[in-house]
Amino acid sequence: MIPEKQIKELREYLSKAENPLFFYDDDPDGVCSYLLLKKYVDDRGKGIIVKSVPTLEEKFVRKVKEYCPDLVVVLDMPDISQDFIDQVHVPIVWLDHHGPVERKGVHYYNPRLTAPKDNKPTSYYAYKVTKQNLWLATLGTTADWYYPNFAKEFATEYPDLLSKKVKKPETVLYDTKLGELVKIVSFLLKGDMKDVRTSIHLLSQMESPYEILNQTSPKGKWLYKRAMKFQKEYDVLLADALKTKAKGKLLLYYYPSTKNAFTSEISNEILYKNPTKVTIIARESSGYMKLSFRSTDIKLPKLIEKAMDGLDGYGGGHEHACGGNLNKDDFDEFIERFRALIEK
Ligand SMILES: [Mn+2]
Repeated sequence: MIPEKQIKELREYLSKAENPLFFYDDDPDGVCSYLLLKKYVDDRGKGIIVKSVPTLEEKFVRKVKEYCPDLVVVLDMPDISQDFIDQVHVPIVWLDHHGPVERKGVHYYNPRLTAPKDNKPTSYYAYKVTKQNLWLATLGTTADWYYPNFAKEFATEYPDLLSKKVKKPETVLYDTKLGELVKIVSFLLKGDMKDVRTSIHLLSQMESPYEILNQTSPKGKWLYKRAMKFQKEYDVLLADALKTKAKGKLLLYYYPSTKNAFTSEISNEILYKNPTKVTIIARESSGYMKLSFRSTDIKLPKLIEKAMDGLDGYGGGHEHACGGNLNKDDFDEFIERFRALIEK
């Protein structure tokens, strides 16, 4: 829980900022947090999506110097390097929900500082700050596998997108129109960076979820069409992955590097359809295997670490959702070890 006093403080930083610069994680939770706050400050400032790294590193200082903001806002990023903080001479406010780290010189808003088990996503707290655009808050929060208390209100306002009977995040994601919208947003963050930036800019101009889902404006239509290109590619891969039979507890699916990166989305959906299995989705990329692990009960990080011992790779993350990267030559050895560990 982030105390109300801190929420208020964060709100004041935003209200006073004339030219805020936002850095945010490249998943729907990160993007929705950004959209909520950007709309809250009446579109002032600028946003930079941080692609596929967990730390806001020193190299991003260049962006701050280029843009000369009066406030830096960091959203849904697990870490900020101390070097970045030390070289930025305007206030930094950091809203995140990952396991807290120790940093000096930053205004850190993280529910897990006081409640280590609080797993509410960043967009949940961004909504506590803004109290507007309920649809973006519900979208970002459920995308991070959390069913927020305000989803009920969303279901009243948009009954065709979410039924009040649906309460589990996985059911929201795979059996509702809101879930379709979550997928659309995650697809819009893939592919060419120029198109990703255009997509986020257009998302910031959307007044309602129907503008995209029902294509009721030219901008909404553009977003929908762009997402559908990825959806088609995804559906082919998913159908193929669903044909894969598990051996014992492990369901392993592998696809070549020519395709877009969908390992995280596919592993989530495969797990939803095979909740008793541990799934690994692997994608080859320049000699390495990008891995995505999911499980319902088995705790993954320690097992992955053990199976990686002495191999050219690494892996980790949350208890039931991890990522990793591993030299292709070590892949078979790793799988053999990992399989033995989960069958224990
Ligand atoms: Mn998040």
